Amino acid sequence: MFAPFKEYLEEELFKHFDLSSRSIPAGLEANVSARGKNPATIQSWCYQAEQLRKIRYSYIDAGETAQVFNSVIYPAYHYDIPLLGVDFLSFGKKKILVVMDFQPLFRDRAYIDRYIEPMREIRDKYNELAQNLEMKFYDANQYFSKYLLFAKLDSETVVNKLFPAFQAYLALYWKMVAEATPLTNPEDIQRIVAAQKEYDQYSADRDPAHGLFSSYFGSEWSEKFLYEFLFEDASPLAVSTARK
Ligand code: BLA
Repeated sequence: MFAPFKEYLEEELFKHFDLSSRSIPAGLEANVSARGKNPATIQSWCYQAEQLRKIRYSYIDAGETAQVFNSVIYPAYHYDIPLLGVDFLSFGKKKILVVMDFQPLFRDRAYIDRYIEPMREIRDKYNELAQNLEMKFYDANQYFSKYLLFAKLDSETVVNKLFPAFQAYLALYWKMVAEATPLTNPEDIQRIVAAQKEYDQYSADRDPAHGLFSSYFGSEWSEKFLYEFLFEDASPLAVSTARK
């Protein structure tokens, strides 16, 4: 379902950046579910470039039951630009949920004008991909922008609308990275380090995928995957209080 998106992202990354591999903790690069009647596989990739300190994406393939493409791009600490977040999920072809955003680290006016307003034109072009759905797990006002794509779709719209929207958002993101002014003041850079770490903590604590991962790969592996790979700068100590 989302394989063309993964392939496109990969091609674009190699075209725009001088990538090197970033290590994934042993045992977390891939897994195969031993449970249930529908075998599920998960595979992850991780890279870095001078401008992007962590580029990760994962693909879950459980056949008809579930297909998930998830990715986060973290800019280098000397750029204050948003993170690129992608979460495309398809459950049994009927339920397709897609989310894509430039995830803002700050919410002041100047920041929004500089990094979020440029998305508006694309977002307006793909209105049916922005359905103002309510968020149950996350807070729409934290790390999400007002121009996020967030929609429940059918598979036809994935091909006809989501793919061109995905291409347009990526092109804009690469442009933003290319035009970003590097921060030089250590205090400004420390502020980005802290904000990206908070993003990981927030995301790990709220991640709605924990149940899905646990059902396929067990809770021990899932916890490791969440805190040692997906959101590695989050502290798992927060987990017992945050989750139930
Ligand atoms: C929702 N994301 C979800 C759900 C799952 C995942 C299972 C709930 C779907 C439902 O409503 O039934 C799955 N999340 C994953 C997977 C991974 C993951 C498989 O992190 C990792 C491999 N989520 C992100 C990113 C964004 C994001 C980067 O990981 C930003 C674009 C958004 N996911 C997002 C949002 C929802 C969601 C906004 C809806 C949650 C809500 O209602 O609050």
